[in-house]
Amino acid sequence: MNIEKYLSVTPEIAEAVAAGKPVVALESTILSHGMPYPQNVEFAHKVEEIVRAEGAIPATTAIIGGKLKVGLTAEELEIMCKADGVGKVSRRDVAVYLATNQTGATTVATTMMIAAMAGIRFFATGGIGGVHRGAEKTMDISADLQELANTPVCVICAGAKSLLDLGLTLEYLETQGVPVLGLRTDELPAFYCRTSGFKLDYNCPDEETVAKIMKTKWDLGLKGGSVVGNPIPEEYALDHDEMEAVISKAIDEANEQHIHGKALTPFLLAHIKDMTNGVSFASNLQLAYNNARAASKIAVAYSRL
Ligand code: PSU
Ligand code: MN
Repeated sequence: MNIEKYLSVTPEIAEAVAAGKPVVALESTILSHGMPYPQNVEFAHKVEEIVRAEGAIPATTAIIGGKLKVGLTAEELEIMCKADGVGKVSRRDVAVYLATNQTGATTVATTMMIAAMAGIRFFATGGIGGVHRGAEKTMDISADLQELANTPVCVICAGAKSLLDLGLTLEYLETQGVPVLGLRTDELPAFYCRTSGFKLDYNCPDEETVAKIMKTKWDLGLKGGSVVGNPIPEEYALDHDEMEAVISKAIDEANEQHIHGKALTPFLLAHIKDMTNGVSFASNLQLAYNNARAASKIAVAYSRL
């Protein structure tokens, strides 16, 4: 292996990791393919500020100039947000993008990979990818789930959008041995909604409990990460039935236009945003901020264990 040749970690993050200080990874697909420009620029900076305010160091990842970047400058964040010629990079794309010098936004799967290479254990995002509705025919299962099974990073999210099949997503994670922890909730959150109807086995009363569970898992040498489901704050939650109607319309549209593969998730996200006149986007921002806050608290608690 020759990871150093490709990995480019900012000095601040490298020093923090070496000293066991709290660091929180952040992804760039949410910027390049999940949010419109220029609102994503404001989001990218604000989410980093929230991590710092909680006493942790933010580490946004991307593939730029043949390097796996951990920690982005304002110019690099701008490149990811403008998303001009910026691809969506999952595990299978990483070597291609590095070797051919393409600029790529990292998904949950790739951000986990890069975070692990840099020694970062906690990662905040909006929602994870999962098993798509109809996957029993299409076999469209996000590489995020396989990554959670294998790579030692704890992903703090608002669960997953109900554009996925949340029941099958939980089954897949169970088969793969991935703990799914609720943070102050009994149910898997459904992104815009605090509840999904799917019960979780573990309701962690606080961030420190999550940190202790992760420490125990990794002390035991159990491979892989975990999902922490952190519900959207009450005041920003959207109505479940309304969102369900919007989502099924977006899925119908995708089917009509034969959208599949890695284009599907960005297509659905953009359509949901348009169909709700941006109301869903405002919620999306708030739940992501909320996850950055929780992830930072967990990382701080972990650094004290
Ligand atoms: N879910 C969201 N917003 C997002 C994504 C998922 O609510 O922006 C992004 C993440 O980067 C995730 C990726 O890793 O989509 C999943 O893509 P796919 O379904 O093609 O694996
Ligand atoms: Mn897919």
